[in-house]
Amino acid sequence: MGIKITLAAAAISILVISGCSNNVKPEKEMDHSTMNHEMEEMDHSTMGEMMEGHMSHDEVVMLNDSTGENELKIPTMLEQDDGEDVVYTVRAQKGKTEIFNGTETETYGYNGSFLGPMLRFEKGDKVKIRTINELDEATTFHWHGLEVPADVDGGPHDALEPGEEKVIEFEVTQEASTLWFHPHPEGKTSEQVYNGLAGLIYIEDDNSKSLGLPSVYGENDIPLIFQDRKFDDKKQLNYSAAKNEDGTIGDTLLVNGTLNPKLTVNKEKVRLRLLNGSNARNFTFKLNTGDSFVQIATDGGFLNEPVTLKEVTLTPSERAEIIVDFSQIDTEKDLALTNEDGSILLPFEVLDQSRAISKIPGVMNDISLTEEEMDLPVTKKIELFGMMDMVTINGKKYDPERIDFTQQQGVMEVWEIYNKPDDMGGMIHPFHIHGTQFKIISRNGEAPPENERGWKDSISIHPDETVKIAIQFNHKGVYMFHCHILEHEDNGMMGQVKVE
Ligand SMILES: [Cu+2]
Repeated sequence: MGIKITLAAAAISILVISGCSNNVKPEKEMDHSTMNHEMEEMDHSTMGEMMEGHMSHDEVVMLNDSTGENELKIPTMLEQDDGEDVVYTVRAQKGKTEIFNGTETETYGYNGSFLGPMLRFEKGDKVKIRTINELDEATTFHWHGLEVPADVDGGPHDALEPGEEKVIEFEVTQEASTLWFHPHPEGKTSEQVYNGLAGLIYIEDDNSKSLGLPSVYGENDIPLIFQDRKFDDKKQLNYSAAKNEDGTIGDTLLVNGTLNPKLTVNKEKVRLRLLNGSNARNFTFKLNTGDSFVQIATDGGFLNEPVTLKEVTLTPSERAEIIVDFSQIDTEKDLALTNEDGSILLPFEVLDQSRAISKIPGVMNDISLTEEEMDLPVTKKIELFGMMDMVTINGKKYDPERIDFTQQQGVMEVWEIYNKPDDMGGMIHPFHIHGTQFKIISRNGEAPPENERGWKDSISIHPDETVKIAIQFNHKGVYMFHCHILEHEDNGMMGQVKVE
């Protein structure tokens, strides 16, 4: 039985590796016929190593360096519709976007041809959003990280057919944070996000406004949506050609939809709100000079104290807010945000103007794990397993008719999530739960790193790692939990918890 599974997996992987061979850096490239021959000759362990390299995304194609020739685009802040209520209109639509000079690329966007506007909410707002589907296919509007009742969460049960619209209402009850929105239709999420459907949500509250952090939108408070894409010969996105069942990866980076971006800043503290909006690529952000920065927020709010770091890793859908102090860095050198392999993601141009109004307070929040929470028994166990289109949670694929777990509204529970390796080593799965924010209790029995001691809605889980989280839902309904490698999600690595 075990052998059969391994062989089937290996056969599929071979197809993918040969399909991806033009993606791999030249020194690793192999001629097809040689490779097929070598595959037959190869003993199992060698093949295993090769698969592991691909599957663990250790050897994914490097991103092309940003040349910095285009100033970073900043998403527009969405204006409220006229009237007394807080009402917004968000349309999913098709369009053409000039990503490359002189070429139109067919794209999707919200209220525009590509990506979406930023929605800014205040804690306590009663929000109404008129969602409209102007695409030729069904879609949903999912508010990633928002603590809202399940019937407005925009999971796969809430599809709007082409031409349909729906007004949703909710109250913003959670603290200041950087969230986002994207489609979540069953089996089509990866393609729709890939084509450009993604936008940002900022929540502000009394605390965020009193901390004195950099907060001039687009000037020293910068949203950064990182997405890798693979363009075809005609500079089109062509998802079906680029698609990889194990997570679609590209060689071209777009930040806020900008190709070859550069960010111009003053000599001051600048807050970067990082979102990994990729289908599958992981990023480890660092400064090319080796300088440190501070992380101030996780997915769902501020850390208690700023954490000084030289790098921060985000798997798909995770966010981190960091502050880079450009008044303290040697700006004579070329400065850039890079990935862990050194590829240049975002060059900075530092102007001479210095400002000194913002500060980083020593205490920003009051979130902690209580003794009581740490002592709670594990009441739900989740096992992530597989790769390609053979991904499962607790041995099962998503079934819209099946409720996997139930939980009482307002009751804290401990979930234990385990990433079971396969014969080929396995890969990181970014695990996301809808409708709430949770706290990490432990990773493999150890306290989480300091920069993960904040509210989270998505968490990276490494092969053979066990993570415990404390989680409570404040609203009722059926919520999704799933891998946020979008192709894994579409391939059924998803389950449902019903909150009663
Ligand atoms: Cu996964």
